[in-house]
Amino acid sequence: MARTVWYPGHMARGGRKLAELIEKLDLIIEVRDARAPFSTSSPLLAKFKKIRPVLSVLSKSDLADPDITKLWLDKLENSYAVNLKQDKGVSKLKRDLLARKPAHRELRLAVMGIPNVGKSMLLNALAGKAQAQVGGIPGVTRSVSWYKNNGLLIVDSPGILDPHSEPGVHQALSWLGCARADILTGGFEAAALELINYLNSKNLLNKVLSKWDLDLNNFNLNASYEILDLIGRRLGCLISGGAVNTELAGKRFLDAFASGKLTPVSLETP
Ligand SMILES: Nc1nc2c(ncn2[C@@H]2O[C@H](COP(=O)(O)OP(=O)(O)OP(=O)(O)O)[C@@H](O)[C@H]2O)c(=O)[nH]1
Ligand SMILES: [Mg+2]
Repeated sequence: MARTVWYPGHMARGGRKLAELIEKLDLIIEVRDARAPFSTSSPLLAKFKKIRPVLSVLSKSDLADPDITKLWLDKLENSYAVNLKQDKGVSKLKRDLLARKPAHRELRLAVMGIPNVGKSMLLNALAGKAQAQVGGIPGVTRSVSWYKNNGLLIVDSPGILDPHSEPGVHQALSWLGCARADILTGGFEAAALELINYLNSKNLLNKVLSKWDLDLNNFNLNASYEILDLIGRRLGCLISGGAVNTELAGKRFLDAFASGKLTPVSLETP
């Protein structure tokens, strides 16, 4: 059946659990991807921010344009940029959290956000040890769990998407690894073609692909299928007879883009 959203049962369950425990928390950390802080904001926060204070963490700042991340930090209240791969930006966040800790008990907080933005990795950085499971595919954390260390009692939660998103929204989130392109209509190929079109419309395609040393001079950059075919040849995604397996090429291109193996770019400005 054609699907335009990815919303497995653990997302609905996780949302209900978080709603049940929200009153027990002192504050919420919302993690968003620094490359697209608008599109990667959590659908739960509209309701929860009326109940508890929210700090916004822009994760994966190493994969975003630093000048654009600065603009986002100016725009978003109580916001922090972190690069968890190199442990940058976490100590300031930790200091600010501990300044809010009640004298007689731990500070209680929950890390929330859409899938694969780095919630569990941030929790581990704050708690000071690897406690929560981290992984490069969306949907690694499937339940709500508490972790305690360093004066913090932190809830890790599953990445939760909006089940009522317009068609195309989850596909665009798959570019950043936040949704599963493979279970959406058109699969990896369709998502990769849309990403190529989008990057081209923002004049970012040449920049993003520069590491792969592709000769794009003779290509019409609007012909996204030809570009995907070229990427597939460069990556050796061939089937018998020498044709390109465009589904595999799409997957490899999306994986490389999402995980920052290509040139870092920001997709959204404030
Ligand atoms: N380059 C880079 N990668 C990061 C950063 N933070 C997290 N990652 C990577 O992002 C991926 C997802 O991290 P997780 O912490 O599992 O993300 P999550 O939000 O808990 O994901 P779910 O549990 O699936 O919702 C992993 O491959 C991490 O290594 C960062 O600051 N920079
Ligand atoms: Mg997780």
